[in-house]
Amino acid sequence: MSTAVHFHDQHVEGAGDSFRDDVIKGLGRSPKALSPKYFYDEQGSRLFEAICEQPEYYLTRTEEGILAGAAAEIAALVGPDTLMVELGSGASRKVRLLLEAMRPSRYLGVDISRDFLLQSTRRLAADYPWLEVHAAWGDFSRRLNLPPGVEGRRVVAFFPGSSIGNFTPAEAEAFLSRLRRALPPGSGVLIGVDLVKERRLLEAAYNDAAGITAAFNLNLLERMRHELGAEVEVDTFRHQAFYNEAASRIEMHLVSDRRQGILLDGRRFAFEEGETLHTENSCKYSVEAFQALAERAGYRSSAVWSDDQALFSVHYLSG
Ligand code: AVI
Repeated sequence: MSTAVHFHDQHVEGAGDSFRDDVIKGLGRSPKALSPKYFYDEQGSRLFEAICEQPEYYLTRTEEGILAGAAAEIAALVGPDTLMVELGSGASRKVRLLLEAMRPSRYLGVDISRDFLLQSTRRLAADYPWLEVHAAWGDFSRRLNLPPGVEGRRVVAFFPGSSIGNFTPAEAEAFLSRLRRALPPGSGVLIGVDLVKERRLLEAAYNDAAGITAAFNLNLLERMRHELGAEVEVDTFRHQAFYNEAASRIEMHLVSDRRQGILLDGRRFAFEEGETLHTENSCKYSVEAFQALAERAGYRSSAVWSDDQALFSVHYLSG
């Protein structure tokens, strides 16, 4: 097998599907809000990788421990010769914990950050010469197109990191149903889900002492300046992350420290002092609540793994 990556451009810039349109919509809304998918330009993807290394951000290392410990069991459940599709593949790091045990015949990384996707999948192809590596650049939260030639193959969708938590529960359910319909019958989903836990641990994870999560959040404003030509004083906003217990989610916001406006395309979006732009939800589930959600989407959670402190869970969903 060659170490070249098969690249599929599935990026669609169209009505209602661009950073500019969504920023204009999101700033015009009350309360102001923007999808967290816009965090991931190249700098944002890099900052996210740095978040994963922070001591307070238990999610990554805990999930990696679970995957490493359960790799043989996962491989036995999933079976060989599958197409492994990683949604939001980022650095394609966690999949390395599974590849030797699972031996899929193809890997497809899908990510919204083009250059990051290409670099990561090229490294993967070089490190696993027996694996046929594909990369699809696109927004899988909107549409999921599998590359040609997968008909009749069993697919395992790998969705690690608790990225499912960045959807609301209703969106997560709709997303999983769409995923189920998009994949061939008999396909499964291996999905990481962060668990509900005490506020102190959750809030620390999203307010790391090194300020990396703050930089990640504020990078959205930098993106608006560089990519859209927005006039915004980044240092007049601050990062905020707190646990909304009633909704079982961490919320991230950018708080304006004064009355001001963001100027974009000849429009002024006014902020009061203390007003926020809501940039992310990160929903937390109990194992049972996530199993119930998966069932509503037409899946059965046929195996669940967790760590001994019950911080994080990995589910295998069968369609
Ligand atoms: C990608 N996603 C699951 C991360 C999370 O924990 O919600 C993104 C993140 N936001 C702040 N820190 C990390």
